Amino acid sequence: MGFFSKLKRFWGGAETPAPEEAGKRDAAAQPETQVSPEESSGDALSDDAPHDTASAEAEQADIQAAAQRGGVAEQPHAAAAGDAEDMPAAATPQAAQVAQQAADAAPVWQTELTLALRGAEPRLSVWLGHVLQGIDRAGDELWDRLLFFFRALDAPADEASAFVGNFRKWLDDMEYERVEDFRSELQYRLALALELEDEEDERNRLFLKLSEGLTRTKEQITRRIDGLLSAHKQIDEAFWEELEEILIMADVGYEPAMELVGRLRARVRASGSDDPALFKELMREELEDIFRTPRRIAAINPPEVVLMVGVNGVGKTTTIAKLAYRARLQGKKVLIAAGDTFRAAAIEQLKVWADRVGAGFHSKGANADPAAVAYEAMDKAVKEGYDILFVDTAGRIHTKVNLMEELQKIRGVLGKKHPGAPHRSILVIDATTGQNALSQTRLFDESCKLDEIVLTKLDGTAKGGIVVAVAMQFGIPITYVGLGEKMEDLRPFDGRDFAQALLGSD
Ligand SMILES: Nc1nc2c(ncn2[C@@H]2O[C@H](COP(=O)(O)OP(=O)(O)O)[C@@H](O)[C@H]2O)c(=O)[nH]1
Ligand SMILES: [Mg+2]
Repeated sequence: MGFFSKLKRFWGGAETPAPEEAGKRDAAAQPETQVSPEESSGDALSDDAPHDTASAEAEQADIQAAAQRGGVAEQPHAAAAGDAEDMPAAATPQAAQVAQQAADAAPVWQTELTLALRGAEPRLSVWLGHVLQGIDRAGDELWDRLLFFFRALDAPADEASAFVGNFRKWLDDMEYERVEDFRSELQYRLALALELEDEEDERNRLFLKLSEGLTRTKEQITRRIDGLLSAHKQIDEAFWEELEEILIMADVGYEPAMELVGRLRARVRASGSDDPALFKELMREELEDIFRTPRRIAAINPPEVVLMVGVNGVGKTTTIAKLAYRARLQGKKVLIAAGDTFRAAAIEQLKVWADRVGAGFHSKGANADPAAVAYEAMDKAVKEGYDILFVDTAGRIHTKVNLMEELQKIRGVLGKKHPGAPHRSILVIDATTGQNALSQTRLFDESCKLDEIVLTKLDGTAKGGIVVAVAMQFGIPITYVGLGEKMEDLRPFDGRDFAQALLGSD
């Protein structure tokens, strides 16, 4: 049975989607490939093995045979149009049986799922566990259950189908099929889409991801600090010297390491105990303090303008895509401006991202004046009612002076067109570059007054200590960390989680 005939039955007769809407939705779900009937009738997302083609053909033959017999199993794309009430009564016993099975199949799982959800602890992860019960891959069954879940939460039907359409498109882009590969992303999207404030749940999940992403850093810091603690019976001079060394090795840097040790000494003194067993907790508290930044005015005059700066290759373009994607999930209308005009390929890369996340895009081609791109994009954002504009920039330029002048020019035109813009100047730093990150931060902060820092590639470094160094030296809030190349691998930075992930819990 096709997706839309199930969908139709699911919503009930009155809410049957119009055929063209059904078509649109499917188009949204499969934007780049022309979907053939047999694909959408079966496991379109999972049939790559040769034998599956044969089964898809067999299934298609079944559908056609059934259609000839009594029109019960329609072509999936036309399913919504082939309303059961319009059909003559099943012409043959087989067709009647098929129709009966079709009518019976849904209520059973729906009833089971309803009961399971009603009896479940009201937490997103628990609910999702029930929705995914017995499902191990993407496919019609999963979409049906997700749509049902939306309805069970009283979410509007169009939001539900948009959600499923977008999620299917994302799975296609990422080439994911197995639930274990996308469950975390699914839960994350559901939390945003359904505004489920499942705080604890969400926090745990973010923490897990952060903790996984920091594996290499943790090997360097956690393991060595644990070694230090077990090697010393009391906190003495030798202990502090070794700690300094560990911090420097982990890329906290010399000066910040000295300062951190100084602060830790004061904390230990204040605690009145030199028992190493208590040390980790004190260090965790100190790190949390370091990561705490003063509250700032978050209100902006829309459209919000985000300027992304940083040297070449740190992950600016990828981070724009990740942030744009988050904004899209929150229902915002997003515009991306291709201010890195050095290479046509860079513009193309950004365009692909914009299309994937469903954002508007403005570019002027290679070698155009980046300030002109910014100006035009700002104009477009205001005129066309965008909620947020992301301006990508080039990090490579002949001299630092040129780069800084160019960024200032971009800031100037944005602010002239839209007072207050850019509202957020975000510096992207590659955590694997170690101490270099500090000089980059200084340079960019001097010329374009940074509001935020995003640290990328924390998944690829054993020296995550740079995060501590940046936080200590500049007091600029670190808002997100990149933990991989995928869209969902950007996480809001939470100092408490970070400190805990770094030091491990006892
Ligand atoms: N492992 C990892 N790779 C990343 C991350 N962020 C970006 N990258 C990769 O870094 C490379 C450069 O990214 P790009 O966004 O083009 O950098 P830009 O020159 O600053 O725009 C690409 O291969 C990205 O996939 C991250 O958080 N983790
Ligand atoms: Mg780029």
